[in-house]
Amino acid sequence: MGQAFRKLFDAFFGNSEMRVVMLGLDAAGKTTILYKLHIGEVLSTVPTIGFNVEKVQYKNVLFTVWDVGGQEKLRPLWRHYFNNTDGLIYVVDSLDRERIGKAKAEFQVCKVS
Ligand SMILES: Nc1nc2c(ncn2[C@@H]2O[C@H](COP(=O)(O)OP(=O)(O)OP(=O)(O)O)[C@@H](O)[C@H]2O)c(=O)[nH]1
Ligand SMILES: [Mg+2]
Repeated sequence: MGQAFRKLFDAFFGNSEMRVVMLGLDAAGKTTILYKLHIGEVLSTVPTIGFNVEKVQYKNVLFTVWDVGGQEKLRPLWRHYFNNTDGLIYVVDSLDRERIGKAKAEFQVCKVS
């Protein structure tokens, strides 16, 4: 009886997995956020060429977080990460006032393409 209840409980509340893609302009802070979430520390980073991917457990959800390079030449590749994705985190550096408009424009481009 206990085991049957456990199975039922898991079916409703058990571990689930989600794939999340993190995008944003270069130097927005994506890789910093990824490793803060993953190991709880702020590491020194280098610009991402390609992507970093890490698993992050939060409560009963295992997130697979894809952190994709944000340099101009890499942005056309963003849309290739959308397949089978459950969520998108778009990182904006709020102090980078000059590029706020650019951040918005790149988000809109990747959304429609
Ligand atoms: N002051 C401050 N610096 C930050 C913060 N987040 C990131 N940085 C710094 O900003 C720089 C770029 O951060 P990254 O996390 O590498 O940026 P990114 O978005 O991954 O950049 P790309 O890989 O080129 O797309 C690094 O020197 C970080 O230390 C923050 O919240 N505050
Ligand atoms: Mg990066």
